[in-house]
Amino acid sequence: MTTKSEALFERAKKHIPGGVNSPVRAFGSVGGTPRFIESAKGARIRDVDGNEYIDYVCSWGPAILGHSHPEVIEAVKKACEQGLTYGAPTEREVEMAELLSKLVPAMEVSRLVSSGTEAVMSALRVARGFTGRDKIIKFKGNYHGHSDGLLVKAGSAALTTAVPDSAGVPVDYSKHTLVASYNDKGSVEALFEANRGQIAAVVVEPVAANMGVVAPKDDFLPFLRKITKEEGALLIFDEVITGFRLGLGGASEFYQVTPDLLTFGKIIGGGMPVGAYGGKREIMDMVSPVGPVYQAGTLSGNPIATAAGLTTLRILKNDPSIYDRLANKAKRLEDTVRSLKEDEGYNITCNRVGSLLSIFFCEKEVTDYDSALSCDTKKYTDYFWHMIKSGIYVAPSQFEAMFLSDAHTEKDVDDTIAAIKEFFVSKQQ
Ligand code: KE4
Repeated sequence: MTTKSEALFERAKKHIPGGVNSPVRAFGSVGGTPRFIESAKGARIRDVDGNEYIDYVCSWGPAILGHSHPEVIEAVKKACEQGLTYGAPTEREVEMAELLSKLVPAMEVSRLVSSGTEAVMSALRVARGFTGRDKIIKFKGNYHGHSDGLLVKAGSAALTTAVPDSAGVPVDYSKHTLVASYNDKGSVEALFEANRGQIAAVVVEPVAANMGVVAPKDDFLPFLRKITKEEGALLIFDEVITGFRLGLGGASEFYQVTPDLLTFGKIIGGGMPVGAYGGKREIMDMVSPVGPVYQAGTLSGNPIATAAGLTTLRILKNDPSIYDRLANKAKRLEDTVRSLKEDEGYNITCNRVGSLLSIFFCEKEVTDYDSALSCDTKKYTDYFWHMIKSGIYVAPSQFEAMFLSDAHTEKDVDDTIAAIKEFFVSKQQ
């Protein structure tokens, strides 16, 4: 029963574009009524009609500890009693910058902002200011937030909306954005060849998670590190999803490749609006008020957001075994899909890096944007609604990731596996 969600959706559409404050939430790719959520606890979310779901969206990544972790809630409540925002520096921002630098050594100097979009937009401005160059390289299917110059062959919901390259972005803005193919070294070499001395940075999702999860081929990230060094361009790892998801050191530690700048979001806010960008001091000294690159934000480093973020990062730091627990649960899901493919011959595959995974409705392996786009999104839609009916909430789009939390129990995974099998075996997909 979804009476209240349906009524709220109709009301919402009167005053909010599409009835949602972020496009992917509108269920545009799978149709039907988005579930309006009333509360969330642990691995579960509860909608306004009282339906409960095991949650594999986890707010698109932040809820790695599970929803409403008691220590995070306590820290937020305590911070609220001291005031919500000051527009002045606080000790927690210093602690945040120190902790980020300790856990991610490449983040020698960092600045907090309020979203992943802001983090990536700012990092690119710093790269352009530092190199004095205008062009950047991004990858088809990678999504880095909605700043104008990056909405070019974006991933995530931009893959399913009507206009893959957003309307409203002047051609002049996107002409400095060069688009390469993920995992395709030749496409990067060709762009550097044709734009020698003009490219400020390469920005990449070190594990792509906005065309579904696509891992970098073994030599891809080391190649990007090498060619950017040779060409005098900066390498920017957009770790908004991978940061503190793949491990405490994120993708730069996981793959042992050190970028010049990194961006974070999601987990570092513990559920509150926080983004961060940073890197080597010599580069970050370009940022105002030290240097000539301007960037600012009323609620940057907000005391409530840093309370949630710091508490989350400290819990992760004090119990790094969480990452093995997360990966083991994710591997059980991957193994299920692999056996359905290899033993039963279903047209599905699964990409997993750590606890980040995607089930693709695709016969061949998904290694880049074009193979991701070849997936059967109608089949994915049928799967999505089967899972919702089974009390399991997965992403309402083939081109997103599944996120696990430390609150997902082995039984939750058992129930999820049963629902996946039921979709295939009983329905003879
Ligand atoms: P935000 O501005 O949404 O905090 O972060 C933008 C961003 C930047 N970089 C990467 C790699 C990202 O995945 C994102 C945002 N991710 C999407 C999910 N694919 C957020 C969900 C949404 O847009 O509602």
